[in-house]
Amino acid sequence: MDNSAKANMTPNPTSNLAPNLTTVEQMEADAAKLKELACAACAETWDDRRASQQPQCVFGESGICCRICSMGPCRITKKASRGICGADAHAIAGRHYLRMAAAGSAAHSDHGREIAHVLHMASPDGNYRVRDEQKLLRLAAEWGVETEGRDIYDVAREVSEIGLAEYGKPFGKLRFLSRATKERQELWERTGVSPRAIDREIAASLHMTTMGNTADPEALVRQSLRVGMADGWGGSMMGTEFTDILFGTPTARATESNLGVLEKDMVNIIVHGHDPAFSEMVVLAAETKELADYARSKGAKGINIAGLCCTANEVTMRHGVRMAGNFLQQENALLTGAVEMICVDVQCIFPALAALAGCFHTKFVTTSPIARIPGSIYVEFRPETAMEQAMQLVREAVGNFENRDAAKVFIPASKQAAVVGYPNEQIIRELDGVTNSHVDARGSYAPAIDSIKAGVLRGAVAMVGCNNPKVRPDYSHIEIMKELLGNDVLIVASGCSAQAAAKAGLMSREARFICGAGLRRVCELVGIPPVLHMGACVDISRMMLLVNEIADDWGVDVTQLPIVGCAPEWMSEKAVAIANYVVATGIDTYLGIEPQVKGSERMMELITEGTRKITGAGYVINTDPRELAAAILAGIEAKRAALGI
Ligand code: SF4
Ligand code: MSK
Repeated sequence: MDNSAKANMTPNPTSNLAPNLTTVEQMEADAAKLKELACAACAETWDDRRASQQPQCVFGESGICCRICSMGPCRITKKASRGICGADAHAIAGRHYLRMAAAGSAAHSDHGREIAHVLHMASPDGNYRVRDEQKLLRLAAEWGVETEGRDIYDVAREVSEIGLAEYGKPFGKLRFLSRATKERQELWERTGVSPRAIDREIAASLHMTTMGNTADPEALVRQSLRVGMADGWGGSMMGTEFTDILFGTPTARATESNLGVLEKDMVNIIVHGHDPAFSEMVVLAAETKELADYARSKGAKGINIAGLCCTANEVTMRHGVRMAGNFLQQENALLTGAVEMICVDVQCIFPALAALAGCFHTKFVTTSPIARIPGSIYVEFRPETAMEQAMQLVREAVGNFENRDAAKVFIPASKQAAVVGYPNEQIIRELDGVTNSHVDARGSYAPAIDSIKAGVLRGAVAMVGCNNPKVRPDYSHIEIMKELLGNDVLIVASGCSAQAAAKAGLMSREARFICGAGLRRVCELVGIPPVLHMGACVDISRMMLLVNEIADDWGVDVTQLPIVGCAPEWMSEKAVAIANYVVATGIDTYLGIEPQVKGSERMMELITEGTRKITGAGYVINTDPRELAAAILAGIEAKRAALGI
């Protein structure tokens, strides 16, 4: 923020207003009521199954059970320090950790590949069109694709082919690496974490961890960083870029979040998963007059689409579709008894939804060969027939409205207003509104950097990741965020963390009233909420670009910035891939759930300290959210002190 901008700031006359936030206790009360109804409907939920899983296996929990070959399973105990082949605790825990990172990278990257295929078949009169031509042209220029005088769809095809080649090219490193600062690129090359083709890093990780290969934990951790990089600076970045090109780069828009977005008098359809190619079509189908009329003919006031997990993040950022909730809310949504259909694509889908849907009138529709679930209705989504299929499914959902049993319906009233849709382009646009100056073609982060230098903002935190029943759902996300906001730390959020923030009300502009004075002034001046919604899990790639661009504008290395990442409730293998590329990018990552390697002191040392010698960053692990928040603040202050600000 420049001085003239600061001079224009006036003290806020309503600074004592307390926003109407939703507490975790209120969310838990809603969940308890739904649970009561679940018992009445004979439905089982995740907490029942978690209880029946107790005690959980300490060998698995510590990462020292190996079943990689059929001589095993081998477990490391006091009297057995090695498996049958001689692998020790460090090798076994390290291999397991790398396999998690590789699986996570595969999931995100395959999602990115699917979107690349959809872009390849885009056409002016087909189901999928190019909605952000400028972004496509920028990427074409970056990749040396000729655009002059060419049809935009020819350009799209060539760009998507180059993108698809990134998965299996025999030589060279990933193209997107050149977007990082020069220092990062050199460091990645020097330390051997620059990824080659995406599929190659995933295959190499599986190869390294088969029986009789790598037993050196340091090499396993280094490859974890590399396969993570293939995700964050490869498959995920591709997913984000191509999704923006196809469906439009998100802009700030208003929405609502939590179960209260379900409507008693409307046909409720939930979209859940990650890949927006199908959910986009469902949203468009529900907007057609034909289906709206059909809904009214069935006695409903209309069709209400709501999202869960990252599919929700995708469609809310581009259409304002309201969000029913995050990962551990998926069963609660069905327990309302008010959902006519839940359509899922890939990732983070409980197989338990099939039995749960059967307790109500809800139709559970799976659409991807990647996520086949017994008990679901399987309608394989094909991009060529996507709109037709979406129309048919929405029609069936409407037809199912009359089967709803009013006696089983309970929709909690809780919902919060949120402003979502802050990709880098939107953040720059908002900041440009402050200075009205363009440093270069992409704009400048100077106002944000000046605010941090002046101490108006102490720093920024990327809040990401899932829910995990090992901790109170959403509690760590929300309590850590409140603590950071109160200490003038700006937050960018994605995935289920973003939804936790939205459910609590932290993505409303009113949430500035719980912020420290500096952050509140920035929010008022720029007109933003204090927690900026950057999208789905794959969109953490946006955050990587953001920190690299800020480091470039500031003229320091990424590791020096008072900017860190935090995943307080993570559970997925994708989170392991993410944590690895975030650390490889030079960003300290604070975890509230322990990675399953604690049976190996060497692995614990490597992921918390050892990576610092490779990338300049590492994990800080603390399962107490208050202590984790304090550690984040201390980490930010230490970085500020080192910069002399
Ligand atoms: Fe046991 Fe070694 Fe086989 Fe693992 S790879 S199951 S430690 S024999
Ligand atoms: S949906 S990966 S539970 S963030 Fe992306 Fe949420 Fe984690 Fe799935």
